[in-house]
Amino acid sequence: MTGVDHSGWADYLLGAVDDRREVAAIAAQIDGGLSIEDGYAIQAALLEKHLARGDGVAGAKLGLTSAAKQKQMGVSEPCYGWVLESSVARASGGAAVDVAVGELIHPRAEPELIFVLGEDLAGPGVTASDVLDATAAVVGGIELIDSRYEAFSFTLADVIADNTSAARMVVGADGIGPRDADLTTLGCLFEVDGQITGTATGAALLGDPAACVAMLANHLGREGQALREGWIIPAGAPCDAQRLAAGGRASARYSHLGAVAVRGV
Ligand code: OOG
Ligand code: MG
Repeated sequence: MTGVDHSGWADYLLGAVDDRREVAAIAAQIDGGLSIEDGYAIQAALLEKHLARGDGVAGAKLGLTSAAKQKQMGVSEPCYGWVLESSVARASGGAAVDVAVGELIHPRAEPELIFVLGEDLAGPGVTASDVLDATAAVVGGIELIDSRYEAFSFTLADVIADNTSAARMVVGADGIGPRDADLTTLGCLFEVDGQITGTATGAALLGDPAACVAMLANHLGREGQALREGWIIPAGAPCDAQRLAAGGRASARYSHLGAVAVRGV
């Protein structure tokens, strides 16, 4: 690893969150750019700072696991990040969950298939079938991503440093057992402000959402870390993220999982 100041860049990103302002991407400011390893080291330093402020870990997430998202963001590989306790909102019934968009910089909404773990899951060697065995429920959700970078533009290492743009995670109320439906054919219809902006099935997530979660468990396993019982694991958006403004509404309707909606306030 190079002489990149991981803690300093984590402070830089935390400052952007606190001040609700976009900042220049990091890689372009470093001679030779930013490596993926340095990106994860900045992400780890950022997590430590959130925990030191009293936040907790509610789960871990995947990003850029669909062709739609990779194309939208111009990045061709998946990434992994953390779901903070303070970011999670739980939907009750079918009511839309209010999200205070003024607390964010330039939020975008995207649908998420979320695995709720009933057991720890530690890589290496975790398979999609192991993921289903360790899963208590699969629920639908909507993530509000909010890149801290100018114009929502970044390299893979930048978005990793920025905890994969994580900002808010709305978790649906109606779960199913992991083998109650074929997750690869489970459908999602995403609507923003009354317009259908995307449709997809679970297979949009690298062929199988459970395989995505296995990749995440194996990634953490390489760092000596594990996914924990009770954590929520969003597998990544199967279709494009859309700007959510105050007064705007996004809804994700899933087969088997019901609907989840958010309202920008
Ligand atoms: C990166 C975050 C990606 C997903 O589901 O693909 C992500 C971004 O698009 O800003 O959470
Ligand atoms: Mg996401």
